[in-house]
Amino acid sequence: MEIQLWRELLDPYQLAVDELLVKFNHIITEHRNRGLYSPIEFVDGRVKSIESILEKMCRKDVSMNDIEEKIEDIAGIRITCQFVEDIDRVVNIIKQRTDMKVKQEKDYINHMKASGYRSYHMIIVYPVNTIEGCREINAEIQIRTMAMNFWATIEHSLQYKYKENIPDYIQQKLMHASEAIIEIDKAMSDVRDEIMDAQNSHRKKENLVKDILNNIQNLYKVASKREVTRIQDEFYKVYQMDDMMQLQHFSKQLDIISEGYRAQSLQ
Ligand code: 0O2
Repeated sequence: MEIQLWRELLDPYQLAVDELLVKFNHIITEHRNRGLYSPIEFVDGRVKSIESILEKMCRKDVSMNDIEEKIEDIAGIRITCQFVEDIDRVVNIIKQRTDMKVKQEKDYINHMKASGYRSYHMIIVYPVNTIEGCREINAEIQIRTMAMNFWATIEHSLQYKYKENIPDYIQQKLMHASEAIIEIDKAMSDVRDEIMDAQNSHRKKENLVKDILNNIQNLYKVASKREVTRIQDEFYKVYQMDDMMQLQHFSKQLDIISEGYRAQSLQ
């Protein structure tokens, strides 16, 4: 196939990856803006390279005409979670969405692959609007923990080196490592509540400080420099106390001051 035709074939998949990244990143933002724990830690995506598509076509005996139907991971999204429990939550979020349809699920977490690979896979059908109109295309979403991702990334690079023939002794080591990953994920799940509490308080403080700094910055436009410097010094003192209640109180007082200036400027 000519390079230009490959481009035309892959363009809608790039659009799908771009849109899906925006949507999944927005799920993270929405959770964090509301001070909620996000089951998605981070997300990335890619369009499969032409070389990788060709390799899969040979391996699976797929003809040029069947690429889009039979190679379902041309558009690929990878969602990484902190804890195993988060994976189910992400799966449910995806199933409830109205902008994508789940076509197939593969649970390599409860049914680990012979290689030791663990991950939850979903094939979705996703509509994209191109200059030729709306098209429904397949995309693969892989959902896994950070620990599973660590294992899969390393193992994937070995597959690249050894193709299908990873030596037995390395395969055994990888299997042991995969079992160790199960233990790590379990140990992390045991302290999940603690970790989530710590992360939530940290994010709440971060958001509050961001609001306060925004407020102070806006005051520069309406209040005297002396007044803003006084407020700023007060903020540094409160911040050093490392007391969330004091910080919240300061933020409320600052809101009242800002509101006062806003009302004045409208008169
Ligand atoms: P790439 O380079 O990541 O795109 P098959 O390739 O026949 O095993 P199938 O039927 O297309 O797989 O679907 P499956 O099993 O769900 O695998 C799709 C993708 O999952 C793979 O894409 C890998 O990304 C990942 N994967 C599956 N098995 C393994 C594994 O044992 N180790 C690692 N590291 N990743 C795995 P590609 O096209 O193989 O590769």
